[in-house]
Amino acid sequence: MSDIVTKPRTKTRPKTQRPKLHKVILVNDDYTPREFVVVVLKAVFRMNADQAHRVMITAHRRGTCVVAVYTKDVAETKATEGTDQGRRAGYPLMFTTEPEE
Ligand code: TYC
Repeated sequence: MSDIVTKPRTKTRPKTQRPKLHKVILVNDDYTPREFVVVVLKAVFRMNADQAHRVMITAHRRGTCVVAVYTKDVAETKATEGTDQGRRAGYPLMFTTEPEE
């Protein structure tokens, strides 16, 4: 039998602080054309056609759809950019953000 004794670690390891993530949420409306929503999702959120169509149709059917999660700043910038693209084209398209639990 070996007589090697190991001391338990006493150094504390501080927990790494991770920034809280924020969801970008697409909100349905009755006026923005489906194709336009898909174009905005592809441009702002770098989605492919299939992903963008799925997110658009989920918001269309259920009222809202989580598009993606980012740090607070990025989420807010992307939500504003998507909402602005709708406004510039004369549509009430809206993206909102909310912190993840
Ligand atoms: N409901 C819109 C229509 O029927 C399409 C649409 C989908 C608009 C999702 C916004 O977030 C949205 N033309």
